[in-house]
Amino acid sequence: MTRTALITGATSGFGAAAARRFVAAGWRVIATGRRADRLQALVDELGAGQVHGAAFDIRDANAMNAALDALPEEFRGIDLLVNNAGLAQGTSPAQGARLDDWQRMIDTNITALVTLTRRVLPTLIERRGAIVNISSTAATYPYTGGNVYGGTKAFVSQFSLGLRSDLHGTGVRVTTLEPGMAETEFTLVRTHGDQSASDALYKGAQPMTAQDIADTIFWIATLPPHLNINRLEMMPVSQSFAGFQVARD
Ligand code: NDP
Ligand code: 8X3
Repeated sequence: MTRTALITGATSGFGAAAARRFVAAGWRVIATGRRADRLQALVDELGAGQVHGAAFDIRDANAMNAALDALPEEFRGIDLLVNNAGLAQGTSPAQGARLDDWQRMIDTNITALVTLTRRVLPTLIERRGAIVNISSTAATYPYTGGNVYGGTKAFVSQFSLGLRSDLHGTGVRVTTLEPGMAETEFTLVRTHGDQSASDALYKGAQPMTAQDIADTIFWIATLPPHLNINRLEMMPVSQSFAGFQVARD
């Protein structure tokens, strides 16, 4: 039986790579994002029978619900929800951060994610499906300028564990995937379009790739149905941990 994945944020980075990975294995994919041209390109590349593009701003609950209401019949049986759409905005310490950046991260990474999850849960329960929530190492390890971004990802990780608990006995699997540095459009978005800052961050670092993350999501989603990866943290070898900082008089 052909399975169906709903992958948010499929116009770029992890989500686009995941859409290709699942379609390559014969899944149907509902691909979402705001950039309709990129979704159309994905449909053109992978085929309209395999990919349904749904363009909407995930912060707009009415648009989200309308897009789900309008799914073609063959895409309605969602077996896997990949909550991937998300972003960081800004790198300033809290005392210099923009409040609208913080609000955008909360609206996208938290409010939209729980809204979509709540909507899709009945179908996932009916089909004994799975959820993969994309969190971050920033959920666990604080760094200067990570403030609200890290807070939103800590929410995603803890919400995922809570979902596991609530869904006990339903057969629905829930995983939080917590990647470290991976080269996508993430830093370009975070810096409000500063390509040189993005290039400088990844230069010489051998960051993870979107394909690395897509392969991991696919592995998680296709494990035997009696196995659940609760949380999985991954980094490039070039990245590790720094110590505490001490301010001195
Ligand atoms: P990208 O910027 O390449 O992709 C982000 C995706 O999210 C895009 O498809 C974008 O679509 C979508 N998105 C963002 N805001 C909205 C919105 N308001 N409505 C609809 N879609 C939206 O970044 P990544 O692929 O790296 O990021 C994917 C996830 O992985 C994010 O949750 C991020 O926090 C997380 N992550 C990234 C890491 C990294 O180092 N790259 C590490 C750990 C976690 P569009 O702009 O078309 O709307
Ligand atoms: C993205 C990883 O380290 O830029 O979630 O916060 S990091």
